[in-house]
Amino acid sequence: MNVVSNIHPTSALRESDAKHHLHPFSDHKALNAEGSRVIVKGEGCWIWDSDGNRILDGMAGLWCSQIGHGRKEIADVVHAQMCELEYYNTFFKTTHPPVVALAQKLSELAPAHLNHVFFTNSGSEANDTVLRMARTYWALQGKPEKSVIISRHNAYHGSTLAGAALGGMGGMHQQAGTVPGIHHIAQPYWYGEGGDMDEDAFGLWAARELEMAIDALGEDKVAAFIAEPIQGAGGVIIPPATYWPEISRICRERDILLVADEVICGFGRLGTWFGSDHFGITPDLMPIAKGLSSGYLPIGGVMVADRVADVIINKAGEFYHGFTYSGHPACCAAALENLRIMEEEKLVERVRDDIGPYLQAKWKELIGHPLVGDARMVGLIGALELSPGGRGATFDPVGSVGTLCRDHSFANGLVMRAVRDSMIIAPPLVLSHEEADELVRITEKTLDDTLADLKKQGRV
Ligand code: PXG
Repeated sequence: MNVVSNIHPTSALRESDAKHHLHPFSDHKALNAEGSRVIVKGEGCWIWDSDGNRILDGMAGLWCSQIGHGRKEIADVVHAQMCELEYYNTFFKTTHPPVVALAQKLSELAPAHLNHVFFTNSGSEANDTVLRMARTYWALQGKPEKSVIISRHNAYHGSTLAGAALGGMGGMHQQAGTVPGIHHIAQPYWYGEGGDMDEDAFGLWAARELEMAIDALGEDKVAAFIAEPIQGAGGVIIPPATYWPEISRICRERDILLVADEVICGFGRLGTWFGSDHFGITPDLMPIAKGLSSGYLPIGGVMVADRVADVIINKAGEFYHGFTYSGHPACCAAALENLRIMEEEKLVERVRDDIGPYLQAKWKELIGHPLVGDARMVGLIGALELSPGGRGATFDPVGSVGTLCRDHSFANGLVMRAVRDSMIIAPPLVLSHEEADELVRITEKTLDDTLADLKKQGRV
């Protein structure tokens, strides 16, 4: 066994990391000046760093560890699968038992009209697949010009070229270019952008931005609308109740494919198997990843509705798309075992009926803290908006207080993610009541520590 662990001192690991490792989404100069945090172990909702600190993983890795860290069941299943068939491809008229079983299982769990899945290695590749499949779908029906995909500002759909282009992160577009034929509309972010409108009216307004875009571009030019049921990386933006029904109406009436990006919302995060179940969305395409395997091995995919699958299967001839590792046997085995554990431990029901409501109630009480302008949560995905004076008031520069608060949170033993000046949590679905109490206790202390700093700096 050669498990790479903390046999080396932290300083040596940091030094070597800085010398050779380029990190995702990182300012390397700043990172290397400070040194990376070295994580060496995970168990349940906890991780350990190389200095021996035990930290509550309030972000489930990166929104993915539904069943928690260190589950030996998954390691055992993957080991057994690797001993039997470590890899074979699914191209050229070939399949294998784990991929067959996983495709069937996902068809059973997904909304009734989604009965096929195309496997990828990640959420980004799933969204590349969405773009290629949506355009192919319309082209096969004699409408090749129906090719524009409408997305939203501040959406996150991944970091491949198509994923980044579909996403609405301006910085990503500016840095490395984008893909033609993608159009962005407003996001349903009432707290930050709703102005004087009430929430329901704002939800309708934001949804009708889609209708206006379709009118402007021409219905015969628009292939699909893509959106996360709740925006994750954009800051846990929970749309007003009026939003999704109106979006659904527009897509139906205008014959636009509806794509629900379930990479974060899928697999129990909202207390339902999929975010689409929570919001009553009927998607035509549904990208998935993350919680599908709880991050034990990389796997993603696109769930495909019958009406799209029918065209791809019966009209496409060959669909020129696929990855060497589409439906990798070991990854499929890990995903199947993850789903088995989720069902056996009733994690989705637990989030809906037990730990979800329990944590939500405590989380929403944080609105009473002087730094908190909003406290929201659905299932086990939540945000606190930090503000110097309630809704409408922002810190200058935006983002500086979020980062400060995140650093306090880590130092206090809790991983939270900062998006602008909001603090985000999405803990494992196995979170216990005691761990939920601990999460809220550390959050309160973290808010107090942040407020004390701001007072010292004369910023509040
Ligand atoms: N769609 C959504 C909704 C996502 O959240 C992807 C697609 C891309 O998945 P992959 O597996 O290619 O990363 C994601 C990923 C963050 C953060 O900082 C969020 C994601 C990835 C990395 C960082 O919150 N989400």
